[in-house]
Amino acid sequence: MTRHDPPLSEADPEIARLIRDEERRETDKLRLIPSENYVSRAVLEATGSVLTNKYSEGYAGKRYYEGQQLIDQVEELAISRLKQLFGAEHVNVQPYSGSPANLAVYLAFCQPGDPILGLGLPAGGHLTHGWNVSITGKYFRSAAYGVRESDQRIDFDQVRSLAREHRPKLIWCGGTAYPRAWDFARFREIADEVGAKLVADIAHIAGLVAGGAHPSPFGIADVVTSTTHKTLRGPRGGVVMCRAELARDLDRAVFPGLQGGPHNHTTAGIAVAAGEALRPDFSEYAARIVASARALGEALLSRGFRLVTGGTDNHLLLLDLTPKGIPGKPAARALDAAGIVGNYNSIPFDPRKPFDPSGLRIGTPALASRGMGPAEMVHVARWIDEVLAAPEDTRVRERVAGEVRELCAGFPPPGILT
Ligand code: DSN
Repeated sequence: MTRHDPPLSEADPEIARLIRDEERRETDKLRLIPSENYVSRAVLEATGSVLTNKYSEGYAGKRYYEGQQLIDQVEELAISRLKQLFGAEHVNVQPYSGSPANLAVYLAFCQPGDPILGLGLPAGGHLTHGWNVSITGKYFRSAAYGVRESDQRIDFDQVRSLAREHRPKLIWCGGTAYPRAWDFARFREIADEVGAKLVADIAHIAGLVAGGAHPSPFGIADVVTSTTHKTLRGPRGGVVMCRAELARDLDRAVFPGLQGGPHNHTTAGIAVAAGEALRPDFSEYAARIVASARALGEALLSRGFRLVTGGTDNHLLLLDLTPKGIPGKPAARALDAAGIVGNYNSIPFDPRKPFDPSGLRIGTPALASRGMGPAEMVHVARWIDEVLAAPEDTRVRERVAGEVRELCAGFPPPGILT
């Protein structure tokens, strides 16, 4: 008997067309959102596999469903590759993404109402580090450190004094819009002084850490959390890593504390991405992300742009557009129309509201994955400058969009076969 099981293009042409159009968009535009990337064809294949069909609550060798002969191997491969990549003692690959990974840390080590300390959202932190609109700011007594007004770098005097005042159970370091290297050892000193656990959220910089382009928190932080889809270049997922003695509490927090069955297709994609990150060319990619971000920053500075902290040590740049006389949101929209995709973002001490802030956040991971490097950043800076000098001018946008397409045609992205 033949079963009618048509390909997507026949079964659902509407969705198929939207996917094809997204492939075209990702091919023709310069994707500068620093938390985005391109996965390889191999990661896409693993993520779109039959592993999505299987339930497997529990952990390898201790599942609540039969039929885990192959799933256990997939999960164990993902774990062992990540251990090798980061030098981690214990790895849990089941969190659905970064926020659930962070929630698992709270569930493992805190009681509702406990004090915690994290970088405030307006200074570049993440919602789940205790910001007030997040469950982590509602269910825990959170305090937020920030950056110094003078140089927009982490204010360690404030971290120490808030830690002494609040005696947090957890101190979070890591963020989403902080363009400088994290000094994990200084956080460790403060955490030790007040008896807190130190948690490093390396979601943005995991690929840089893996590739040796950013200092590693392993051996310093008690727990390290991450997403798997940013600089690490895997599928959308999350991971929690820790010292061996914390493993049991963290595993129990992920399952059964927070989640049901893991997404096995994602786990397979994470395993493939971790395998890719273990190859020598991954370090070259990580170094090129940072070199490109620096080159882009220097080219923008020479064109009169203001960069928060004056530059970058990592993959991202936060532009304060105030001197250019345009807020972040219309700037991001004009740039998108010209084929350059970033996101509007608050800057530290922003006088404007989060939904209409002064800043623009851009980064280089996706460009580096296409093979671009510092030489191409000179053009990117020029185009950003030209578009923002005349954000309403459709002729400028169209010309730049054409030039962007031309550059992009020479750097086909991984994973897209068009
Ligand atoms: N949404 C992510 C980012 O763009 O940085 C943070 O979770």
